[in-house]
Amino acid sequence: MSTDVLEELKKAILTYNREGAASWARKAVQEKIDPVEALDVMTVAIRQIGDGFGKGELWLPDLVGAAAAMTSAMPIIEEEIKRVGAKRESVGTVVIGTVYGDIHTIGKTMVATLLTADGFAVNDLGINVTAESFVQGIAENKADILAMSALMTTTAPEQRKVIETLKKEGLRDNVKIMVGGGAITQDFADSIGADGYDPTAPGAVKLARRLVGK
Ligand code: B12
Repeated sequence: MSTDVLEELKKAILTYNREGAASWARKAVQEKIDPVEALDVMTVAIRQIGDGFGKGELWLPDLVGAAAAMTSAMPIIEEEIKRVGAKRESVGTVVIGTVYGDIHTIGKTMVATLLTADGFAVNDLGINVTAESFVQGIAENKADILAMSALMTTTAPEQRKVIETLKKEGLRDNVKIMVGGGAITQDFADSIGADGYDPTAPGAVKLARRLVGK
């Protein structure tokens, strides 16, 4: 039964069906299906669309349609993740955002949701975040961790820029930095001097815990 619901949720994203995606997400919650598993299934679907786009088999309206279906289902699943993980222990403070020039929000929001569910206080600066705004966000929130997402090869270098800006301001050593997003690799993370990288949202949570020594 749970596989049927998740299969339908996936199908709704692959057919750009906003109402269907939201309604199958609600069904998944009603049937107490693991919400992280639901996120995984949605991720597989949206990546399938991205691969088609990358190969020139699909077009921008396909990306937009699938993203709209996914973003209509996500708040329902996110609410459930936060409800299930509603233990407040405040493990640390995270400032998170997608870098300047990049408006991809889905993966960053997944990471923010799972971190919140795990007990981190998360300040989500959103998308298209400039280096200056990251620096300001870190200072204002006394962040333990900066988490940056970048989905495009053209915007990945922004992560380096943020780290260089923090160094210039003398703030680099006050914060642990983790990076991720589809365009990032471990080698790239090492080359810009980040403290950690992970390719998945659940992995990002484990990494964050490691970075704050919890
Ligand atoms: C949906 C989508 C869009 C939507 C975004 C909607 C939204 N609200 O986010 C829209 C239609 C707006 C869009 C626009 C564009 N897109 Co787009 N998009 C995608 C697509 C299909 C899926 C992205 C996504 O949500 N993935 C699912 C999430 C869950 O994955 P994720 O973000 O990688 O996150 C996971 C991990 O990386 C990790 N993670 C994420 N962040 C972080 C942070 C930390 C700290 C850590 C540890 C981990 C971590 O956790 C997540 C969960 O596992 C990708 C293809 C793909 N394979 O990703 C293309 C893709 C990213 N887009 C691409 C392109 C080219 C564009 C456009 C330039 C298209 C155009 N011609 O206009 C514009 C750019 C707009 C801009 N300035 O940003 C290219 C980028 C190519 C490249 N190498 O640079 C891709 C790869 C498609 C392709 N195959 O060509 N896009």
